[in-house]
Amino acid sequence: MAYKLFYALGSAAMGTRVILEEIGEPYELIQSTIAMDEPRPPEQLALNPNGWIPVLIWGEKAMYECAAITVFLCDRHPEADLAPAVDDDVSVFLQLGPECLSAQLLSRSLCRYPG
Ligand SMILES: N[C@@H](CCC(=O)N[C@@H](CS)C(=O)NCC(=O)O)C(=O)O
Repeated sequence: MAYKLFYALGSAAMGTRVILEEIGEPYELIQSTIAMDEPRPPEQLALNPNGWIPVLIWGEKAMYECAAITVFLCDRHPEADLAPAVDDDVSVFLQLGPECLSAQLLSRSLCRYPG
């Protein structure tokens, strides 16, 4: 099942995109915007009234918040080995990892998908 990601260059959604790339599952980008003078897609606002991206869709479900999406995808795809398995070590990852991973992925993605 392909993921869909509300996305814009220069946004936090770039970090989520890198995670999807690392996982290797098919995904589709749905163009959004972070420009203050442009409207957000209504489908995105229906899923996240804050208007923020990323918003991730899979099947009939959707979620938002970078760190939560990071944990969700790492858990859902253990074969990608992006995070520790659920044991004692995961507490340190959950304390620091998702936010750090999101920030690192964003800077990496700015290099990988410039402009
Ligand atoms: N707490 C949210 C923040 C996401 C966020 O700040 N997204 C920015 C892009 S980096 C955004 O969508 N800005 C557009 C807006 O504020 O309407 C998260 O971690 O996912």
